[in-house]
Amino acid sequence: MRILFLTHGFNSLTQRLYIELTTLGHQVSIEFDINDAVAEQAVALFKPELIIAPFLKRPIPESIWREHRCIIVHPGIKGDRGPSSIDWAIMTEQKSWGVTCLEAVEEMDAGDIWASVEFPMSCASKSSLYRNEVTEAAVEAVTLTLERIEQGEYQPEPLNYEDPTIKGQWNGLMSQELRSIDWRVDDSETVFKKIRAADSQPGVKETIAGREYYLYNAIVDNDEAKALSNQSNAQPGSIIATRDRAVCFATIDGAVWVTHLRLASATDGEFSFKLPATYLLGEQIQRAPESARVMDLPLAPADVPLHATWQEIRYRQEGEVGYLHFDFYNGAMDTQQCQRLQAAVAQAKEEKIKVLVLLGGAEYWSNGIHLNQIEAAQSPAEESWSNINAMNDLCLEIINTPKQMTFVAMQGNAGAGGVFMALSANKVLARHSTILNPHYKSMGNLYGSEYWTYLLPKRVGPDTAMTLMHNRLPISAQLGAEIGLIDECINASRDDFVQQVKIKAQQVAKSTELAQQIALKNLQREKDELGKPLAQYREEELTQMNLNFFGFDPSYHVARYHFVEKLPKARTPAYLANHRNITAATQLAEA
Ligand code: COA
Ligand code: THG
Repeated sequence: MRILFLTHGFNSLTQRLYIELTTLGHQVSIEFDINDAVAEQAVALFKPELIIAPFLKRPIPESIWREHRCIIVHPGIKGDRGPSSIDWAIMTEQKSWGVTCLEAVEEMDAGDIWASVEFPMSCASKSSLYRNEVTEAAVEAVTLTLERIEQGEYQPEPLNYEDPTIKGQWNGLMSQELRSIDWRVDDSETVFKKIRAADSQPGVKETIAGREYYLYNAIVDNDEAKALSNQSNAQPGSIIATRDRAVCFATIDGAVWVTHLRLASATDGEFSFKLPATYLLGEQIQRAPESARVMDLPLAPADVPLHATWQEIRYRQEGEVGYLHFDFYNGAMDTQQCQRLQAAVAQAKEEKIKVLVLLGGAEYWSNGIHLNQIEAAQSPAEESWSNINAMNDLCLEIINTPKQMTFVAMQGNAGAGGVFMALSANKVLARHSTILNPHYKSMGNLYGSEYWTYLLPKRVGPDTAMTLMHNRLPISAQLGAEIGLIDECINASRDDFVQQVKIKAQQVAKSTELAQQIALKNLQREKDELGKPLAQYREEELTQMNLNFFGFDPSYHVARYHFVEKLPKARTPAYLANHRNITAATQLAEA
């Protein structure tokens, strides 16, 4: 079918549906929802058989939905309507939730229902639910909808609130009043729930040292900070500790970490986007009246269970396998985080292990350099340079591992430099739902580094390497494995994935062929180095990056500013809007 995606942006759900539908053989073109006239033009150009709105905030105009069937992918159960569905589902502690495909009509989300798929709720943030459970259910619901439409006889179900099986209802935009934390009565789990329901947008508004901020990324502490909070009798809502630039709030029954903040009303010279908490608060942490004794907590010892407290980087060893977790918010890695991770890799390599497994975070593998942190720097060009060099140092640390086999296990999505950083390892595994964006160009024509000119062609060949880089399209882990970008795509739940990775790593560690495998990879590395030294790849890449950062063409700085500030899109890029591509449009006209 010829399907037009009308969407607010090419977010993870839209990317996943794009991948699934094109894999099924559908012809998909994308138009961002700029305004009604532009949408009407896209429809006229593409002449779609079906319009799908995977992520749309505005009404589809009547001129479009009267003439074409439009399917809204709504992140809610049957009958649920409104702009804050998942927020309400978390706040009202729903045990199960769902995704519903409904036809666009005048009244928002009230059209006939084509398919609805439910899932059990997990204790995760709104954006995590969206990227995982909602996305999986949406793939199922959209596929079912397409089957039903193609089959031709299915009658969609009109929304009827009289029907007792319809459990959903209209819920308006969730207000900050409803989200706000009452530190006198809210326990840790409630604080956690409120922040989860507003993460990644809009955040929960909170006053710290006289100024309003939005809070993001909460983690309940069951260990050190909780003990600290209990001992110190700190007033609930006061900051009692910091670690890895996160702040820890005392609650009535323990403590909750918050890693990121955003200023509610930034004035000139201040930043209005998310940044690490202590970075934004600076000295105000000490100035907050109740927080005279803010402790910078040391890193938790290796025997503390993984979920007892919070820190960004954790190393754990099981037998002769070392596991390195790094949970960087949104998968973005700034200079300092790259350096700390590199040090952790270097340290792990000194342990008595035979296999080192890099697990990234539970939500993201990595999205490369930290664009927010760069935007906030005094000199974004200089900070970009430091960040990419720190990324390269990290890659080099992984590539140069002569005594162990290295594994990367991607639990979540990866983009740009994050994908290539993964290729530094000997074996790259990914969970089936992982979306890979192995390209840089969409960030203002960035050339990219992370030794991609060495790592990518080596895996996929020069032609595919160029195609991936040029097309700027997301690919599935499955396709990634088929073209050799990664070694294996594992179809498993989140927990099963980690278990399967562990089994594989233990097998390799115990294998009688391990010594030979390590000798072989070292030999290959030596050969490659003789052919062309890594330092030369790096220098060539950085020459291009230097132009991106310090040259006359400001494209990268402009694109980064737009990305970080989340400015509304002015147009759909040509690589997504196939109907606006001249060759494609001609072919269409001739067909
Ligand atoms: N630096 C800072 N923040 C980043 C980031 C980066 N490199 N990559 C992603 N993020 C943030 C987004 O701003 C967004 O923040 P929000 O949830 O607080 O609004 C969040 O991560 C999720 O990003 P989103 O685009 O919604 O995720 P997605 O899964 O839908 O899309 C990508 C994934 C990779 C397409 C997209 O995040 C992207 O283009 N990232 C930029 C990659 C890049 O150019 N890196 C630098 C070059 S090395
Ligand atoms: N029919 C038509 N167009 C649609 C939908 C539809 N466009 C997408 C839409 N469904 C997705 N659902 C909603 C439901 C409610 C709201 C937005 C999208 C909503 N918005 C507030 C408003 O417009 O004032 C603002 C919300 C905000 O700021 O986020 O209530 O079924 N034709």
